[in-house]
Amino acid sequence: MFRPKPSPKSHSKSKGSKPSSASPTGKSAGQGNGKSAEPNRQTPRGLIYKENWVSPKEKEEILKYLKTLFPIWEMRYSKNNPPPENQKQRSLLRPVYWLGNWQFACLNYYHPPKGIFNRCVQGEAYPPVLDYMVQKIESLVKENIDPRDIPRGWHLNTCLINYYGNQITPDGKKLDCARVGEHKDFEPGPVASVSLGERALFQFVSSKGTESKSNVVLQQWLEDRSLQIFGGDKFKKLLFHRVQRVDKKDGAHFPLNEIENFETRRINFTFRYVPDEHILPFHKLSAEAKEDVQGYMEQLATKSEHFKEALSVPAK
Ligand SMILES: O=C(O)CCC(=O)C(=O)O
Repeated sequence: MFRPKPSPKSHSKSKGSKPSSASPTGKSAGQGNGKSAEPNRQTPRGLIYKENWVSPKEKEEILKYLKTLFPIWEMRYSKNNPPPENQKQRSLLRPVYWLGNWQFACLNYYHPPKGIFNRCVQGEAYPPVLDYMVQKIESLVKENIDPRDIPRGWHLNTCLINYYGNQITPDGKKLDCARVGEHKDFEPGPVASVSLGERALFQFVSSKGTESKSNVVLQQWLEDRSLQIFGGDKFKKLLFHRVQRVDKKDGAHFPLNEIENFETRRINFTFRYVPDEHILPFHKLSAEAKEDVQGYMEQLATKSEHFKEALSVPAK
Protein backbone atom coordinates (compact mmCIF):
# COMPACT_ATOMS: atom_id res chain seq x y z
CA MET A 1 0.00 0.00 0.00
CA PHE A 2 1.21 3.46 -0.83
CA ARG A 3 2.08 5.15 2.45
CA PRO A 4 4.30 8.20 2.81
CA LYS A 5 6.75 8.56 5.65
CA PRO A 6 5.28 10.48 8.59
CA SER A 7 6.24 14.14 8.41
CA PRO A 8 4.66 15.67 11.49
CA LYS A 9 6.25 19.06 11.03
CA SER A 10 5.15 19.55 7.48
CA HIS A 11 2.56 22.19 6.79
CA SER A 12 -0.69 20.41 6.30
CA LYS A 13 -2.79 21.48 3.38
CA SER A 14 -1.92 24.35 1.19
CA LYS A 15 -4.99 25.70 -0.45
CA GLY A 16 -3.79 29.26 -0.57
CA SER A 17 -2.06 28.56 2.70
CA LYS A 18 0.92 29.90 4.49
CA PRO A 19 2.76 28.35 7.42
CA SER A 20 0.80 28.57 10.62
CA SER A 21 3.00 30.99 12.54
CA ALA A 22 0.31 32.58 14.61
CA SER A 23 -0.57 31.87 18.18
CA PRO A 24 -4.08 32.53 19.39
CA THR A 25 -3.36 35.90 20.93
CA GLY A 26 -6.34 37.87 19.72
CA LYS A 27 -7.74 40.23 22.31
CA SER A 28 -11.48 40.01 22.11
CA ALA A 29 -13.76 37.62 23.99
CA GLY A 30 -13.60 34.04 22.94
CA GLN A 31 -9.94 34.34 22.01
CA GLY A 32 -6.73 33.87 23.96
CA ASN A 33 -5.46 30.51 25.12
CA GLY A 34 -8.54 28.69 23.93
CA LYS A 35 -9.82 27.90 27.42
CA SER A 36 -12.16 30.85 27.29
CA ALA A 37 -13.48 30.14 23.83
CA GLU A 38 -17.25 30.06 23.80
CA PRO A 39 -19.85 29.77 21.12
CA ASN A 40 -20.31 33.24 19.71
CA ARG A 41 -23.20 34.99 21.40
CA GLN A 42 -23.79 37.28 18.45
CA THR A 43 -22.99 35.36 15.35
CA PRO A 44 -21.56 37.64 12.67
CA ARG A 45 -23.13 37.84 9.22
CA GLY A 46 -22.04 34.98 7.03
CA LEU A 47 -21.38 32.62 9.93
CA ILE A 48 -23.67 29.97 11.43
CA TYR A 49 -22.81 27.61 14.26
CA LYS A 50 -25.21 24.97 15.60
CA GLU A 51 -24.37 22.64 18.44
CA ASN A 52 -25.86 19.13 18.50
CA TRP A 53 -27.03 19.63 14.93
CA VAL A 54 -26.37 15.99 13.97
CA SER A 55 -28.69 13.67 15.89
CA PRO A 56 -27.18 10.69 17.76
CA LYS A 57 -29.00 8.40 15.29
CA GLU A 58 -27.49 10.23 12.29
CA LYS A 59 -24.07 10.07 13.90
CA GLU A 60 -24.46 6.33 14.28
CA GLU A 61 -25.45 6.03 10.58
CA ILE A 62 -22.48 8.10 9.50
CA LEU A 63 -20.07 6.02 11.57
CA LYS A 64 -21.48 2.89 10.00
CA TYR A 65 -20.92 4.39 6.56
CA LEU A 66 -17.38 5.48 7.44
CA LYS A 67 -16.48 1.85 8.00
CA THR A 68 -16.95 1.33 4.25
CA LEU A 69 -14.36 3.99 3.35
CA PHE A 70 -10.61 3.56 3.14
CA PRO A 71 -8.97 6.98 3.43
CA ILE A 72 -5.58 7.55 1.87
CA TRP A 73 -2.44 9.53 2.55
CA GLU A 74 -1.64 11.98 -0.21
CA MET A 75 1.57 13.74 -1.08
CA ARG A 76 1.34 17.47 -1.73
CA TYR A 77 3.36 17.41 -4.98
CA SER A 78 3.96 15.10 -7.92
CA LYS A 79 6.12 14.51 -10.97
CA ASN A 80 4.27 17.07 -13.08
CA ASN A 81 3.65 19.43 -10.18
CA PRO A 82 6.95 19.52 -8.29
CA PRO A 83 7.43 21.59 -5.13
CA PRO A 84 8.22 25.29 -5.71
CA GLU A 85 11.80 26.37 -4.93
CA ASN A 86 11.15 27.19 -1.26
CA GLN A 87 9.15 24.02 -0.53
CA LYS A 88 9.85 20.32 -0.10
CA GLN A 89 7.78 17.32 -1.06
CA ARG A 90 5.67 16.29 1.93
CA SER A 91 2.65 14.26 2.85
CA LEU A 92 -0.52 15.86 4.11
CA LEU A 93 -0.82 15.81 7.91
CA ARG A 94 -3.84 13.52 7.81
CA PRO A 95 -5.55 10.84 5.76
CA VAL A 96 -8.46 12.08 3.66
CA TYR A 97 -11.39 10.86 1.62
CA TRP A 98 -13.41 12.95 -0.85
CA LEU A 99 -16.99 12.42 -1.99
CA GLY A 100 -18.66 13.93 -5.06
CA ASN A 101 -15.30 14.73 -6.57
CA TRP A 102 -11.77 14.14 -5.44
CA GLN A 103 -9.42 17.11 -5.37
CA PHE A 104 -6.01 15.49 -5.23
CA ALA A 105 -3.52 17.69 -3.37
CA CYS A 106 -0.90 17.26 -6.11
CA LEU A 107 -3.36 18.71 -8.66
CA ASN A 108 -3.48 21.85 -6.51
CA TYR A 109 -7.17 21.83 -5.53
CA TYR A 110 -9.96 23.82 -7.16
CA HIS A 111 -8.81 27.39 -7.56
CA PRO A 112 -10.80 29.69 -9.82
CA PRO A 113 -10.48 31.64 -11.99
CA LYS A 114 -7.54 29.80 -13.55
CA GLY A 115 -7.25 26.50 -11.74
CA ILE A 116 -10.52 24.90 -12.70
CA PHE A 117 -9.84 21.95 -15.01
CA ASN A 118 -7.81 18.84 -14.24
CA ARG A 119 -8.35 19.41 -10.53
CA CYS A 120 -11.64 17.73 -9.61
CA VAL A 121 -12.01 14.05 -10.45
CA GLN A 122 -15.47 12.50 -10.34
CA GLY A 123 -15.89 10.68 -7.03
CA GLU A 124 -18.42 8.57 -5.20
CA ALA A 125 -21.96 9.78 -4.45
CA TYR A 126 -23.04 10.68 -0.93
CA PRO A 127 -24.72 7.95 1.10
CA PRO A 128 -28.38 8.66 2.03
CA VAL A 129 -27.56 10.02 5.49
CA LEU A 130 -25.19 12.66 4.06
CA ASP A 131 -27.57 13.40 1.18
CA TYR A 132 -30.27 14.16 3.72
CA MET A 133 -27.98 16.36 5.79
CA VAL A 134 -26.82 18.25 2.69
CA GLN A 135 -30.42 19.05 1.76
CA LYS A 136 -31.02 20.45 5.23
CA ILE A 137 -27.80 22.48 5.09
CA GLU A 138 -28.67 23.91 1.67
CA SER A 139 -32.06 25.06 3.01
CA LEU A 140 -30.41 26.62 6.07
CA VAL A 141 -27.98 28.48 3.83
CA LYS A 142 -30.75 29.78 1.58
CA GLU A 143 -32.72 30.97 4.63
CA ASN A 144 -29.82 32.53 6.52
CA ILE A 145 -27.04 33.63 4.20
CA ASP A 146 -27.25 36.80 2.12
CA PRO A 147 -28.35 35.74 -1.41
CA ARG A 148 -25.56 37.91 -2.84
CA ASP A 149 -23.12 35.47 -1.22
CA ILE A 150 -24.68 32.38 -2.85
CA PRO A 151 -23.49 31.89 -6.42
CA ARG A 152 -25.95 30.83 -9.10
CA GLY A 153 -26.13 27.04 -9.28
CA TRP A 154 -24.55 26.64 -5.82
CA HIS A 155 -25.13 23.23 -4.27
CA LEU A 156 -22.92 21.20 -1.96
CA ASN A 157 -21.68 18.57 -4.40
CA THR A 158 -18.23 18.08 -2.89
CA CYS A 159 -17.21 16.76 0.50
CA LEU A 160 -13.74 16.51 2.01
CA ILE A 161 -13.51 14.10 4.93
CA ASN A 162 -10.52 14.90 7.14
CA TYR A 163 -9.28 12.36 9.70
CA TYR A 164 -7.51 14.02 12.65
CA GLY A 165 -5.37 12.24 15.20
CA ASN A 166 -1.98 10.77 16.03
CA GLN A 167 0.56 9.27 13.71
CA ILE A 168 2.26 6.27 15.30
CA THR A 169 5.98 6.22 14.52
CA PRO A 170 7.85 2.94 13.83
CA ASP A 171 9.14 3.00 17.44
CA GLY A 172 5.58 3.30 18.76
CA LYS A 173 5.60 7.02 19.63
CA LYS A 174 2.40 8.98 19.07
CA LEU A 175 2.74 12.23 17.13
CA ASP A 176 -0.23 14.51 17.43
CA CYS A 177 -0.82 15.93 13.96
CA ALA A 178 -4.42 16.96 14.51
CA ARG A 179 -4.33 20.45 13.03
CA VAL A 180 -4.62 22.31 9.73
CA GLY A 181 -2.55 25.36 8.86
CA GLU A 182 -4.22 28.55 7.76
CA HIS A 183 -5.67 28.51 4.29
CA LYS A 184 -8.71 29.51 2.26
CA ASP A 185 -11.22 27.27 0.55
CA PHE A 186 -11.50 28.61 -2.98
CA GLU A 187 -14.65 26.76 -4.01
CA PRO A 188 -17.27 29.48 -4.61
CA GLY A 189 -20.00 30.21 -2.06
CA PRO A 190 -20.65 29.03 1.48
CA VAL A 191 -18.83 26.05 2.96
CA ALA A 192 -20.47 23.83 5.58
CA SER A 193 -18.54 21.81 8.13
CA VAL A 194 -19.86 18.93 10.23
CA SER A 195 -17.72 17.62 13.09
CA LEU A 196 -17.66 14.28 14.89
CA GLY A 197 -15.49 13.25 17.83
CA GLU A 198 -13.23 15.39 19.98
CA ARG A 199 -13.81 19.13 19.73
CA ALA A 200 -11.50 21.29 17.60
CA LEU A 201 -10.35 24.87 18.02
CA PHE A 202 -11.22 26.49 14.70
CA GLN A 203 -9.91 30.01 14.04
CA PHE A 204 -10.41 32.70 11.43
CA VAL A 205 -7.20 34.70 11.13
CA SER A 206 -6.03 37.76 9.27
CA SER A 207 -2.65 37.48 7.70
CA LYS A 208 -0.22 39.86 6.02
CA GLY A 209 2.04 37.22 4.50
CA THR A 210 4.41 34.50 5.62
CA GLU A 211 6.80 36.86 7.39
CA SER A 212 4.46 38.26 10.01
CA LYS A 213 2.24 36.67 12.66
CA SER A 214 -1.39 36.20 11.90
CA ASN A 215 -4.08 37.65 14.16
CA VAL A 216 -6.96 35.59 15.44
CA VAL A 217 -10.11 37.47 14.49
CA LEU A 218 -12.64 34.92 15.68
CA GLN A 219 -12.56 31.41 17.02
CA GLN A 220 -14.99 28.66 17.75
CA TRP A 221 -14.70 25.25 19.39
CA LEU A 222 -16.30 22.84 16.94
CA GLU A 223 -18.00 20.26 19.13
CA ASP A 224 -18.99 16.68 18.41
CA ARG A 225 -22.14 16.68 16.18
CA SER A 226 -21.90 20.41 15.41
CA LEU A 227 -22.49 22.24 12.16
CA GLN A 228 -20.63 25.37 11.11
CA ILE A 229 -21.36 27.29 7.92
CA PHE A 230 -19.31 30.21 6.66
CA GLY A 231 -19.83 32.35 3.60
CA GLY A 232 -19.44 35.88 2.27
CA ASP A 233 -16.34 37.91 1.47
CA LYS A 234 -15.11 38.26 5.05
CA PHE A 235 -14.99 34.56 5.92
CA LYS A 236 -14.30 33.15 2.48
CA LYS A 237 -12.09 35.74 0.76
CA LEU A 238 -10.56 38.05 3.35
CA LEU A 239 -9.74 35.83 6.31
CA PHE A 240 -7.84 32.55 6.42
CA HIS A 241 -9.02 29.70 8.61
CA ARG A 242 -7.22 26.93 10.44
CA VAL A 243 -7.65 24.18 13.01
CA GLN A 244 -5.28 25.05 15.82
CA ARG A 245 -5.68 21.86 17.83
CA VAL A 246 -8.04 19.02 18.65
CA ASP A 247 -8.83 18.13 22.26
CA LYS A 248 -7.97 14.79 23.82
CA LYS A 249 -10.47 15.00 26.64
CA ASP A 250 -13.15 12.47 25.72
CA GLY A 251 -10.71 9.76 24.73
CA ALA A 252 -12.68 9.46 21.46
CA HIS A 253 -11.07 6.93 19.18
CA PHE A 254 -12.99 5.88 16.11
CA PRO A 255 -13.13 2.19 15.34
CA LEU A 256 -12.64 2.74 11.61
CA ASN A 257 -11.00 0.69 8.95
CA GLU A 258 -7.39 0.42 9.74
CA ILE A 259 -5.43 3.44 8.62
CA GLU A 260 -1.93 2.21 8.93
CA ASN A 261 -0.11 3.74 11.90
CA PHE A 262 -2.81 6.26 12.69
CA GLU A 263 -5.30 6.85 15.52
CA THR A 264 -8.33 8.99 14.66
CA ARG A 265 -10.05 11.12 17.31
CA ARG A 266 -11.93 13.63 15.17
CA ILE A 267 -13.55 13.45 11.76
CA ASN A 268 -14.66 16.53 9.89
CA PHE A 269 -16.77 16.76 6.75
CA THR A 270 -16.50 20.00 4.77
CA PHE A 271 -19.13 20.36 2.10
CA ARG A 272 -18.38 22.68 -0.79
CA TYR A 273 -19.49 23.59 -4.31
CA VAL A 274 -17.59 22.97 -7.52
CA PRO A 275 -19.45 23.92 -10.72
CA ASP A 276 -20.46 20.59 -12.27
CA GLU A 277 -18.78 21.38 -15.59
CA HIS A 278 -15.41 21.49 -13.82
CA ILE A 279 -15.69 17.93 -12.50
CA LEU A 280 -14.12 15.45 -14.89
CA PRO A 281 -14.20 11.69 -15.06
CA PHE A 282 -10.69 10.29 -14.65
CA HIS A 283 -10.36 9.31 -18.34
CA LYS A 284 -10.93 12.95 -19.38
CA LEU A 285 -8.03 14.35 -17.35
CA SER A 286 -4.93 15.62 -19.14
CA ALA A 287 -2.17 13.05 -19.63
CA GLU A 288 -0.05 14.78 -16.95
CA ALA A 289 -2.84 14.89 -14.38
CA LYS A 290 -3.66 11.24 -15.04
CA GLU A 291 -0.05 10.26 -14.59
CA ASP A 292 0.14 12.15 -11.29
CA VAL A 293 -2.92 10.55 -9.72
CA GLN A 294 -2.86 7.09 -11.31
CA GLY A 295 -1.27 5.56 -8.17
CA TYR A 296 -3.92 7.04 -5.88
CA MET A 297 -6.69 5.91 -8.23
CA GLU A 298 -5.28 2.38 -8.17
CA GLN A 299 -5.10 2.43 -4.39
CA LEU A 300 -8.70 3.64 -4.12
CA ALA A 301 -9.80 1.04 -6.69
CA THR A 302 -8.63 -1.79 -4.42
CA LYS A 303 -11.54 -0.89 -2.09
CA SER A 304 -14.03 1.00 -4.24
CA GLU A 305 -16.11 -0.13 -7.23
CA HIS A 306 -16.45 3.48 -8.34
CA PHE A 307 -12.71 3.94 -8.72
CA LYS A 308 -12.27 0.49 -10.23
CA GLU A 309 -14.79 1.40 -12.95
CA ALA A 310 -13.26 4.84 -13.45
CA LEU A 311 -9.93 3.20 -14.22
CA SER A 312 -11.45 0.71 -16.63
CA VAL A 313 -12.75 3.36 -19.08
CA PRO A 314 -10.34 3.51 -22.02
CA ALA A 315 -8.78 6.89 -22.76
CA LYS A 316 -10.01 8.36 -26.07
O1 LIG B 1 -11.60 20.30 10.25
C1 LIG B 1 -12.11 21.40 10.17
O2 LIG B 1 -12.89 21.82 11.02
C2 LIG B 1 -11.77 22.35 9.02
C3 LIG B 1 -11.15 21.70 7.84
C4 LIG B 1 -10.75 22.68 6.81
O3 LIG B 1 -10.38 23.79 7.10
C5 LIG B 1 -10.78 22.30 5.41
O4 LIG B 1 -11.02 21.13 5.11
O5 LIG B 1 -10.59 23.19 4.56
